[in-house]
Formats: sequence, structure tokens, C-alpha cells
Amino acid sequence: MQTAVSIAKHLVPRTFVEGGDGAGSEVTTLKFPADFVWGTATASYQIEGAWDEGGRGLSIWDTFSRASCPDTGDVACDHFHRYQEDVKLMQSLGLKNYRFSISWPRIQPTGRGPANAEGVAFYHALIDCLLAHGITPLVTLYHWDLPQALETEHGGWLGREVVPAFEEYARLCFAAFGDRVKTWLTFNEPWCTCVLGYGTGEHAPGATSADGAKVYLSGHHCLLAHAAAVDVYRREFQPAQRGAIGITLNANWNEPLAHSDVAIAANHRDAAERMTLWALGWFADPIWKGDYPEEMRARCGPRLPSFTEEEKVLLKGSSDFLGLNHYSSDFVQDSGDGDFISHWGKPSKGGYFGDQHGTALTHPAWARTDMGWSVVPWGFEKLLLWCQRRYSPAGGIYVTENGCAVAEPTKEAAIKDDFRVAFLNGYVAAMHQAMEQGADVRGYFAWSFLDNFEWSLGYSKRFGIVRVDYDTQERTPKASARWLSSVVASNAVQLARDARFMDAATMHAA
Ligand code: PNW
Repeated sequence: MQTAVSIAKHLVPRTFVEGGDGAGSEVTTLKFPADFVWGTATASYQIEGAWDEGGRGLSIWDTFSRASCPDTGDVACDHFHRYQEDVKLMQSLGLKNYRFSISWPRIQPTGRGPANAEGVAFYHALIDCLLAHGITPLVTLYHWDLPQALETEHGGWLGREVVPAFEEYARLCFAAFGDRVKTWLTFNEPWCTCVLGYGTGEHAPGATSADGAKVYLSGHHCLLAHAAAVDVYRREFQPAQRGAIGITLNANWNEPLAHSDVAIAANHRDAAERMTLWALGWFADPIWKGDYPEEMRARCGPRLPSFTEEEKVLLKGSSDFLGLNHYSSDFVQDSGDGDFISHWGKPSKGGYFGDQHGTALTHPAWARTDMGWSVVPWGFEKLLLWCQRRYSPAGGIYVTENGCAVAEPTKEAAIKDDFRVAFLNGYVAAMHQAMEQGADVRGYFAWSFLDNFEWSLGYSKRFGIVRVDYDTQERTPKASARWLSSVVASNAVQLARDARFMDAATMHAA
């Protein structure tokens, strides 16, 4: 039987610089490049509230949360009314960059037609407030809150009609805000939109697809919408506005399970690679290489739509940089190799997951966050290097989200979030190690500035570096907020080995 012990021997050890006492205190300072971009991130539906104010239309998350979630975003962090206080807090923490998303149904209540002046006014005010406090805005156009009308009329991202609608919406945003917004992200994590929204049904609009066809079709339309919006920006706005535009994709790292049999080890390696392609290559290959990965084409057949030659040209090179969201890692075995350690994880079934023929497993000794996600800083290092090798994005890689949920039942618990501090410290240090090996990482955004509406899990999961009391809307910075402040101020992180998280070198101690 394969065990954790034999996994570890195949992982590359990380290098730690010994501390000054020579006795292995193992603390060292990792310096970042002078122009490195540090910040935090949020998303409109997760924090704004004010669901029926300012002429806002309904989004698919209003509908879905009412029908299928423990909570709604009706009030959330009430950021719509409290943005000035939030921006001041950001400034007081010394944060200089902020990634937020625009709510499409605030700009176009029914998803088409002229801009809603009140919605535009809100984002004008937010952007001006940020700039007045010395904070640079980075704006995501689509962080999952599709206007409900587009779902009702066209089946959301299953409908080709949503592509020109997104183009129109993007144009309105570039025209209104592009004089002050110099970094744009078209989509946040289309993987989640498509897999969770049209495959498993965990996210809005709650559609399911046993054979995966809807997953691939919605992904195809997201890609075409991304390309159309980038084309509009480049032709109509970029020459004068001189900003950058890209996309944010999410991926776990998939570490192949080791095996003493060379053939089986190769199967696991291929399965791990496939899982990364299905997560990241699905979107990044069309954007950096002009088409879907060949492995996907071969295994999905006609369920994976095809691009025309014209569409391939439009897609290729359509991201000035790679935005990457990363939260966790898994070990992967080829699904065909039996069940020798399958009790560690869930075998995948059918459709989008079955196509990958890989099974994700957790290591029993890995620390877990309150989401149940494994804490594996060295997986981040490997993922960044994988992205660098496969895509070498000309404008670099921006880590647009990384963070963890911690159970914080009380304010007292929240302000001592040492687990989050250790998590962030470990991941930032791992990112630094990737940079030393050639990963062109230009920025890092902690998820999230505030505790917020964690989608289908509502307010039960807290990702913020600032606590939100949902009864009073009081904001209280946690220890992690002070940690980020000091990282920003020193442009460095103190690397200290944390006994809770196994690095590759210590895994065999498990
Ligand atoms: C991201 N997964 O979602 C989103 O961009 C955020 O809005 C969200 O709050 C944050 O991460 C934390 O969940 C993800 O299943 C949802 O691997 C699911 C996954 C990854 C990211």
C-alpha cells in the first residue's frame, strides 16, 4: 500500500537559510522587488449589499442565494454605504492597491442598454475615494454577479448572446472609469462560473451537467466574451488610457503521487498534469497558445466546442498578464490505478471531472483551513513555476487572491488570527522562492480585505484580514491585517518555519 512516507521522498526539498545563532532558528528576511504590488481583494456581491438601491437590477446571485443558500448578499458588509470608512481603514493599514469588482447589474440593470447613472456614480465615488487616499484601484468586470435578465432570456453563459452583452458592458466600464483605472480583469475564475455554476450546481445559476457539456459550453462563451472585451479595450481605449487588461484564473497545485513502479508513477504524473490543464489550461491555453489543450480536445470530443480561426486570433495574446488565484494543493493519482489510497479522497465521477481521469487526495498530515482546504505553501511555489514555464506571461503573474478561512466565533478569536498570519506568511515565502527560481510574479493580493459573503456558505466562513461584525457592521483589523501592513511597509517577509505546515523537506517526518 502506498503511504505518505513514500510520497515525500520524491518532493524537492526547499532551502531554508539558517538564522544568526546557527542553531537552526531558521528565520530569514525575504526581500521583494521595489515595484512589487501588494494589496487586498474583494468582490461586489460579497461585500456591497444595497441589493435594491441605486437602480441596481437583480443578479443571478440574488436569485440563487434566496433559493439555495443559508444567507443572501442583501446587506453583506454594507460596503455600498460604508465605502469611505473602508477606504480610510485601508489607508490606515498602509495598503496601496485594492482589487474590487463592478456589479454588472448596477451598471446595466437588465444586462443590456445604456448605463444606469446611479450605478456609475457609485463606482466613480469609490474610485475617486481610493485615489484620494493614495490607493490604486484594480477592477474586475465579472466576479459572478450576472444580471438575472441575461440568465432568464438567454440561459446565462450557455447563451451565445451573453458574449455581445458582456462586450457592451465592458465598453461602458472602460468609457466611464478607464481614465482612472489602469488595470482591468475581465473575468474572475471562469472555472468557478462554469464548473460550480453549470456542472455541480453549487453556485448560481445552479445548473448541472452530468456529461460536462454545459461546463465546456459556458467556458467557451466566457473565453469569447473575454476576448471581445479585450479587443474593445485595445482598439478603443488602450491607446489613450494606456492601461493593462488581463484575466484571473484559479488553480490548485496537483502533485503527482509517487510510486516505485515507474509505469504507475508516470500515470500519476500524467493525471496530475491533466488536472492542471483542466483547471488552468482550459482557459490559459486559448489565451496564451490560441486553442484548448490537445488532451482536452482528445478526451472531451464534441462536448468541447471549437474556435474559428478568427476567434483563435482574437484569443491568442488577449491577456497582458496572468492573474492567478490560489488556495490549496492535492496529491493526484490516475483514476485507473485502483483504490490503494482512495480512502484519502473522493474518486471523481463523470463529465468534467471524469474526463480528467484523476483522483485528488489529501495528505492526512496536512493542516486544513476552515474550508477544509489543505495548507501546502510549497504547492504554490510549484504552481507558479508551472505557469511561468507553460505561459511565460509577458506582463508577469499577479497573484490576485490567496488566503484562508478561519473559524472565528468571537471578535477576540478573530483579532488573534495567528493561523491566518502563518498561512499568509508561508504562502508569500513560497511565492518568493518561486520568484528566485524565475517565476515573474509582480504582485500579491490577499483574499480578502473584509470578512464577507462566502457564496453558497454565506457568512459562516471568514476570509477577511479585517473582521466584520454583521450585527453592527463594526470593522476590526485582525493580526493578519497588521502582518500585511508590515509586509507592505518593509516590502519583505520574515520567513519562519511553521510547525503546523509541512514543507516538502519535512514531509517524511509525518
Ligand atoms: C474564490 N474551489 O472562489 C473567489 O474568487 C472568491 O470570491 C471566494 O470568496 C474565494 O475564492 C474563497 O472561496 C473559489 O473550489 C471558490 O477550488 C471555489 C474554489 C476556489 C476558489
